[in-house]
Parts: sequence; structure tokens; C-alpha cells
Amino acid sequence: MKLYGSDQSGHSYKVRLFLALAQIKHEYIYVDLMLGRKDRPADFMAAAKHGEVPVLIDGDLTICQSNAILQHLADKTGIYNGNHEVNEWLSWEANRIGFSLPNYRFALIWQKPAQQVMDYLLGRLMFDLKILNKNLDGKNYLAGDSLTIADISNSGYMFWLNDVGIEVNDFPNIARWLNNIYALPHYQPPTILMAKP
Ligand SMILES: N[C@@H](CCC(=O)N[C@@H](CS)C(=O)NCC(=O)O)C(=O)O
Repeated sequence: MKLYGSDQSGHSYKVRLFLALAQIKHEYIYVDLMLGRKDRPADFMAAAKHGEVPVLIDGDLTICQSNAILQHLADKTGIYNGNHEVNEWLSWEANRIGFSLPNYRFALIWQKPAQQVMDYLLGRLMFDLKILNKNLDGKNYLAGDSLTIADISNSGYMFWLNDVGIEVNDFPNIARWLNNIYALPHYQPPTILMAKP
């Protein structure tokens, strides 16, 4: 199994975290996203239907989009799968927290758009964090009693909350949930898992 990913990509981190937690052997191929698309390695661009990381090559299968990859891994291994609630959270992530947090971070650190755009992105992020926090009330994991790909997906970017000046303890249920994930055997942060080899 081969995973194309990058160090600042929480979407890639989700997939590598699954592989690390489940102790699945694979090759991690670092893609430098600072390179323009035309300068990225030809093997990656041939595999990446949307030109983005992550991409997983599993035998004859080439799979793009982090949540589709997580679902494939869960189905294949029988690990971290769940019921309909898992699908709900994967879909919510793709449109909400997996949009708002990376886009706000990208805008704040690299893109630096007009203040109105920043206000819009921050407003959306704070709203999403409130929804997530509310849904974690009294729960250790998002869908069921143990870790599923819903948790791996929705927590992918949370490691970088500090980077964007958000205090995770302002969202106590999220803080508790993240600590549950950080305490899992074989857990490693993106600074280690995604580092350029
Ligand atoms: N919806 C996609 C998002 C993937 C994505 O946004 N990848 C970013 C890095 S986090 C990327 O490859 N950006 C480089 C580019 O667009 O040129 C997923 O879930 O995998």
C-alpha cells in the first residue's frame, strides 16, 4: 500500500493516522505542495484525479478523497467502521469542519485575504466547533463507544487549532474527545507522521 500525502495536510493526516493506529504497513510518499501542480511528480499527478493529496494506492485500486479512503480502509480491515452515524459525520466533515478549519488556517497563514473574508471563515469555523462540541456532550467518541473513522476524519485538522489562535479548552467536549484520541496506542501527531522523510 502506498500513501501520497503532505506535512501541512490534515486530510492526508487522517489517512496516515488510520494506518498508524491500525498498524498497517505502507509506504508514505511525501508530496511537496509548495510546488505548482505542473511541477509535482508525474506518478502523483497521474494517480491524483483531483490533483490533491491524499491518494492511496492499494493493489489495483487508486483512491482519492480522504473520507473515501478512510471508508475503504475500514471496509477492508473491519476496523473503525460503524453504523449510519459514521456516514453522517463523514459527510458533515467534508462540508463543515474539513472545510472551515483548513480554509481559515490557509487564509490566515498563507493567503491573507481581505478582513471580510477572514471574518466569514472564522465565523463559519466557530459555528462548526460549537456544533461539534455540542454533539460530543457526554460522549467519548462521535459514533458509538469506541473510535471510528468519524473521529479520525473530524479530528484531522484539530491538532492545528492553536496555530489559528483557538483555545481548544473553550470547547471542553472537543478537548476531552481529542485527549481520548491522543491517548490511543500508536497515536502520533502530524508533526511526526506527516514529516518530510
Ligand atoms: N476533499 C479532499 C480535500 C483534499 C485537499 O484539500 N488537499 C489539499 C491539501 S490538504 C491539496 O492537495 N492541495 C493542493 C492543491 O490543491 O494544489 C479530501 O478530503 O481529501
